Amino acid sequence: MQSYTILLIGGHGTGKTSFLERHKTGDFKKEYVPTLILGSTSLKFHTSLGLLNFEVFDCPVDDQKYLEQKCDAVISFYTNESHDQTQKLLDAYIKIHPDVLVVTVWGLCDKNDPPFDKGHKYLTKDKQTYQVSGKSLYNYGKPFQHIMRSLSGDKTATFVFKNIETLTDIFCQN
Ligand SMILES: Nc1nc2c(ncn2[C@@H]2O[C@H](COP(=O)(O)OP(=O)(O)O)[C@@H](O)[C@H]2O)c(=O)[nH]1
Ligand SMILES: [Mg+2]
Repeated sequence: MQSYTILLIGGHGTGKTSFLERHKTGDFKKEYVPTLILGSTSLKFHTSLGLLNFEVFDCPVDDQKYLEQKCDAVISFYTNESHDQTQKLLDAYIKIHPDVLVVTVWGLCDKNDPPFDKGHKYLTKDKQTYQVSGKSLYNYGKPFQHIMRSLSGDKTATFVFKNIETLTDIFCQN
């Protein structure tokens, strides 16, 4: 089975763990439990390319170990409250792994307070950006779809069936 490694990078409370949990279990948790240990979760999907595994690493903010974790792609989580911290973490990672694919997400977008600023200084044209919400499921599957298409080289690749663990049809919603 084809497998790609993905690192979730972002400041405190940018929605990394919730996003991953939502994909893994289908649940959304309201309480904030800070992530303390760098760990990985396996997400498997049926796709037009066959069964695909994403090994997703969730980063604790105050631990430098993520810098040693070589991954195929990074999903970089920003919010209105926490973007400088995210950029610092991302810059440090890119310095060591300059060729990694980076997808930018603006998390907690269901709050939309203040509204999303397309011209934000950390949003660059060379990086794909999505507003996402682990709560409302908005654009929920898009970062993974972008990574699948970029890394496989097949720009039409799609998730053709349900997430085999949660049995939710999340990829067809947006
Ligand atoms: N409204 C809203 N709250 C969210 C969303 N994602 C996460 N949260 C909340 O934000 C807090 C931090 O989320 P968490 O995923 O632990 O952030 P992390 O530190 O980046 O892992 C928790 O209280 C979550 O319930 C979202 O998409 N919308
Ligand atoms: Mg976390």
